[in-house]
Amino acid sequence: MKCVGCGVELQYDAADEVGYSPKKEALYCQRCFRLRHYDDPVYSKRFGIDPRLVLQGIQNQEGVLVLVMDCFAIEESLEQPFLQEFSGREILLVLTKRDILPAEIEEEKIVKMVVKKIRSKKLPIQQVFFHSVKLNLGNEELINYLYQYPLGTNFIFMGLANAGKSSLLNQLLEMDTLTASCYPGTTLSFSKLRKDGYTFIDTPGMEIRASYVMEVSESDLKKVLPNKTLVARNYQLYSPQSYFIGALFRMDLTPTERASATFYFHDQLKIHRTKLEQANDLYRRQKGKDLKPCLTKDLSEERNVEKGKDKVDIVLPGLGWICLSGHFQEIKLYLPKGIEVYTRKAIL
Ligand SMILES: Nc1nc2c(ncn2[C@@H]2O[C@H](COP(=O)(O)OP(=O)(O)OP(=O)(O)O)[C@@H](O)[C@H]2O)c(=O)[nH]1
Ligand SMILES: [Mg+2]
Repeated sequence: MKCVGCGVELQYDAADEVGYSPKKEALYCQRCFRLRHYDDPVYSKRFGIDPRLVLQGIQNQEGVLVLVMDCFAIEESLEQPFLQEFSGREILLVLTKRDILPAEIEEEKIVKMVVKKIRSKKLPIQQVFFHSVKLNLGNEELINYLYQYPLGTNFIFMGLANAGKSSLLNQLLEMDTLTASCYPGTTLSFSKLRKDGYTFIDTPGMEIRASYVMEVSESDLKKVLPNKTLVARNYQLYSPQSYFIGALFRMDLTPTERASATFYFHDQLKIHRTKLEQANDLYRRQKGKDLKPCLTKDLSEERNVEKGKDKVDIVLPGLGWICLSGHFQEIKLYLPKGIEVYTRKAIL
């Protein structure tokens, strides 16, 4: 018997191991039960799922692959090596969590950006959909498209951890059976769901390489992962300044003339601004105090960013992005080891 929330095989003996349930008649494992009722992740599985087994499981399934991608995390999603495994197979792309991106962002711009990157990876994407569970957006369009396939088709929903696969399936199939949570690694195994003559398969998320999602402690995740529409916080710069996002990231900006930095992050995530010459001292004194959340790692990696006259976004995977406008003599980033940042043409 499998847990209907996360797909793992239920067991009734080992309370500390996955799949445990104290009750033989239970439909959910204890972890899913606690996640669903108390938002208690019990134990972390963000590094606990073997990506090779997941990939093998997906490869072994016949059917249409539905690649589920958080539209707020396109850069890092497209850099994940697992995508190469699917070159040649028919893929539908669903960009989830549309509500997190400001409404004024042109979807066409995002689609263009995604398609360009996907083409360079030789992934044959058939169609791109936007979806939002919160806005109840994109459901009908997606289901109508899927129902054009012959009866009996399998749809395999796959993607990075936390991309929103289980939430999407719950909404698409008008149910609340699958467990969804902000803790990456919620779905532990494959779940097959049947509706209207089709089979929909939920899969465990792939580990997200080089993202804050995998580094921020489970107890801080809620405070940093955006869960509603991002609101811009804009700063004008006339002189060299340092910006901290909690103790997760530092950026030193030396403008040559008037410039601006606009931050798109969770509204609870504090941005500290200081004079450049005071930044080292601030970090030393306030890390974990005023500057929080912080990681166990320091901001030991430095990176310089070159910028021309066009606006650019500096994307911090899992957290958000900063749009820089104006001319700068120097843009310097300080990151924890293992985190990758991306720059792109500004999307707003
Ligand atoms: N704002 C917003 N949040 C969403 C949306 N869809 C999913 N989420 C949130 O994203 C987080 C991850 O959702 P899941 O459905 O568990 O994601 P998953 O891809 O199944 O994750 P794993 O099972 O860990 O691979 C949860 O906190 C959801 O509430 C959406 O449309 N909008
Ligand atoms: Mg899931």
